[in-house]
Amino acid sequence: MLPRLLARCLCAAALLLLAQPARAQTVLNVYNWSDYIDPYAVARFQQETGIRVRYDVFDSLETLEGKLSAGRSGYDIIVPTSEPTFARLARAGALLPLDRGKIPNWNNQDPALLRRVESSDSGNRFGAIYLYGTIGLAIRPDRVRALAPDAPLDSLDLLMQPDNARRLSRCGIAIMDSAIDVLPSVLRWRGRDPNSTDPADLRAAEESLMAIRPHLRAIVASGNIMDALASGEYCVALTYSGDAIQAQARAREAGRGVDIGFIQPRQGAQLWFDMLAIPADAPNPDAAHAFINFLLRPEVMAGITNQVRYPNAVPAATPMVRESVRNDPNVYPTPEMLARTFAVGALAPAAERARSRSWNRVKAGR
Ligand code: N2P
Repeated sequence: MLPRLLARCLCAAALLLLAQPARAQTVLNVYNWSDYIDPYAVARFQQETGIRVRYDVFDSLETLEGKLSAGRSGYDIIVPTSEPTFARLARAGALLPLDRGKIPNWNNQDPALLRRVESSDSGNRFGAIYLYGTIGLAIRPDRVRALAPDAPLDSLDLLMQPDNARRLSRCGIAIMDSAIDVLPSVLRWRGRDPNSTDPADLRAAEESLMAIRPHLRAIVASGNIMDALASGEYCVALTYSGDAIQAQARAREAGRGVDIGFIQPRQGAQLWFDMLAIPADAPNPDAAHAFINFLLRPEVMAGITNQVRYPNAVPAATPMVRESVRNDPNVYPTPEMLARTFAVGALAPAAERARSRSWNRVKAGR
């Protein structure tokens, strides 16, 4: 008798459970750069909060802008670079003002770095700093020395002087596919204003790129450069600083004798800041604030920098960053290196279009 009663009770309980609608799990939709987080941080956030993270990646600002320009991206967190994308989105009303009350870790950020990004976002209303870095050349020093012994190892001449590019084409040259993040460095190398909108300057940069175009093995998304670099496919690649250092680490792990270094060009490297921001139409802004607050924890940030080799803006994280990473000037630039960087601004739409047309001509080689 008793077992039957028990069975009936259990059955009723099960039915009741089935009848209850499953409690919808909160989902946080993140759109971040590729190879740009510590997977453990995401796992820990999910575990601590019960929020499920849906994670997509992009690898150029052009891709991010394309995705967002249509509106209703469905993302709760995006990671645009301070200039031009983040500034543009903030001005267009496409971002949610951050509620600092929901980000108690906000003050973990270095005030001096926050002041730097204020030129893109006065009052730091729309973004917390995620990571920052420069743009320069990843190189295989042994190959470069062998093929172009007289080429300078601290300069964009290595790539941009056609004679160097010609000699180095044998071991593979790549540049990342981004008008926004490549043309300013080329303008600077030509001694022009990296933010110039003068058609003559743009033409000069285009001509310089056309002159080395026949020697390039690839103009590809930044995300495709890292692994190819690590496996020795390129000996010169114009890319983001931490991507070069990550490739260096991967190459060392693989132990196949591929040695990779990074050059911050003496002509001045582009310095950029990537921001954690919430689209104005984010489905789940509360979860987004919780995620930003979580990422600003010193130990979480230290884990991210250890993994992706970009510096963060949380000084209390620095002692927890591995010494070899913390002391690498290509990860944390020295004050002298910082002094030789330049910042870009957002161009007016017509100038931006001209820049992207010029880039398309370079890609097509005509
Ligand atoms: C990560 C590249 C991110 C840096 N792979 C570009 N702002």
